[in-house]
Amino acid sequence: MLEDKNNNSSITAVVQATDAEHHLHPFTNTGALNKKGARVICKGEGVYLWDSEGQKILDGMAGLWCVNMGYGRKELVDVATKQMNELAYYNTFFQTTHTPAAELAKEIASVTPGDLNHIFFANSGSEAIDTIIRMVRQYWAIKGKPYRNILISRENAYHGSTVGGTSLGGMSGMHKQGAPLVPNIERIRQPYWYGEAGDMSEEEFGIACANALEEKILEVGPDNVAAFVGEPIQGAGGVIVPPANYWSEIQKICQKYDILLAADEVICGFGRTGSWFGSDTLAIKPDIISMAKGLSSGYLPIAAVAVGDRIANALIEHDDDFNHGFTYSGHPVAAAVAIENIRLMKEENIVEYVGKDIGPYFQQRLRETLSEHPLVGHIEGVGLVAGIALVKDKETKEFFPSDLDIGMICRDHCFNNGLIMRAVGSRMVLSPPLVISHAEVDELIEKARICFDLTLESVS
Ligand code: PXG
Repeated sequence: MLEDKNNNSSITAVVQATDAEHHLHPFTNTGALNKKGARVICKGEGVYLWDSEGQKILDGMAGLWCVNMGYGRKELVDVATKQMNELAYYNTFFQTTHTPAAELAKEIASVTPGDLNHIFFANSGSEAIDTIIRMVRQYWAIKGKPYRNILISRENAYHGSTVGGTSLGGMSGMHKQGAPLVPNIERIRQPYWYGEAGDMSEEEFGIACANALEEKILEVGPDNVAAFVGEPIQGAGGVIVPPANYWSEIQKICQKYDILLAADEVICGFGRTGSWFGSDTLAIKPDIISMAKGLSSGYLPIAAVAVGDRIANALIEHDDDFNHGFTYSGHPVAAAVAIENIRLMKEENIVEYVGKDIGPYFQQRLRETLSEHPLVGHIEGVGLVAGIALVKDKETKEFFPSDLDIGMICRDHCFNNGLIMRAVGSRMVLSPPLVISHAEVDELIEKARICFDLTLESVS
C-alpha cells in the first residue's frame, strides 16, 4: 500500500507523485500529466465513482465503455473468489479445457446472432481483432486462396492498439507511431453523415459510403480480399451511427464478391445498443465478431471471437493446428465472472431494459434537453450510447478550429462538475452503465447541460 510516511500531504499527492515517477499511461502525454497529476479514483458503486478528494462522479462512460452492470456487483466478486479458490489458472492449449471456458463458450453462443456458435478466447479487444485478422487470412489459405489476404476497414475506425489493431484501425495519429504497419490492409471512408456528407441526404450518403467498399474491392481485385471489418456503430471515433441503409448495402457487396464480413462488437456487444449485439440492432449478418468490455462488465479482462459455421467448419475440418492463442485464453476466473455477468444480464432483463425502456428514455431526454443548445450541432445514438457534435454555428454546421479543442474544454467542465463524459475531437460521447436508472439519466443530462453552458461561456 502507498503510505504517506510523514503524514503531511494528502493521499492524492502521494499517489500522484508515485504515479508520475513510475507509471507510463496509455494514450497520454505523460510529461504533461506528470506536471498536473492524475486524478485518483478510489471507489465505485452503481453508476458512481469517488475520487481521492471525496468527489462523487457520475460515470457517463461506464469506465471505458465496459462497466455495463455497474460498479460494486458482489455477485461478480463472489464467483471470482470461488473460482480462484477452486482453480485459479489452467491453460486451454494442449488438449485440455475446464468448466468455466466450456460453459462460457456455450453462454456466449446462446446470445450471439445467427450461427456464430464457435468461440475463441482472448484477453482484450485488440487481441480479439488480431485473432480475426489471422483467422480470416487462415480461412482463405485453407480454401487454397492464400492471396486473398487483404482486409478492408474504415477511416476513423478503432480496432485496438496492438500492431494488428492499430493497422486495421483508421486513426491517423496512431498510424504515425510505431510504424510500419501490418501490410495488406486498405481503408475506405467512414459513414459520418453529419460531418462529411455535404449536401447528400442520409440515404444518398449511405449508398455512397457503401459504394466506396465496392470501388475499393474492384481497385485491389475482388480475388485478393479476405474480409471487410467494421464496428456496427463507431465508438472511439465519436459514436457515429451510419445511415439506416448503409449496412444492408455493405452486406450485399460482401455477398456479391464472396468477402467475409467481420463486425467489431467490442463496444456494441452485450446490450449497449439495446440488443445483445450491435449486429442485431443494425440487421448485420456477420461471419465473425469480436467482443470484450461488456462481456465481463470490465471486472476482469476477457475477450472473445465468435465464429460462424463457414469459417469454423473450415478450421475444424482442416487437419492442422491453428497456431494462435494466448496464455490466458479462456482464463477460468475471468470466464467465471463473464458467465455470472451474462447470467445477471439475463436475470435482470438488461438487454430489454436498454432496448425498450432506459435506452429510448436516454435518447429522448438527450434530444429534448440539448438539441436547442447553441453549441449542439447534432445528436446521434442508439440505446445507451450517444455522440454529440459541438459546433461554432448550428445553422452552417461550422466546426470550431481544432486548436481551440472545444471537446477538451467541455470535458474539463464535466470533470470539475462530477460527470465523466469523453471528448473525441469536437464530439462529446456518452456510454453509461446499462443499469442506470431514470433518475440517474436525468441527473446525467442535467449535469451535461450545465457543462455545455459553462463551455459556451468559456468560448464566448
Ligand atoms: N475494438 C473496438 C471497437 C474498441 O472500441 C478495441 C477493439 C480494443 O479493445 P482493447 O480491450 O484492446 O482496448 C476497442 C477498445 C476510447 C477507448 O478512448 C476505446 C477503446 C479502448 C480504449 C480507449 O474511447 N476501445
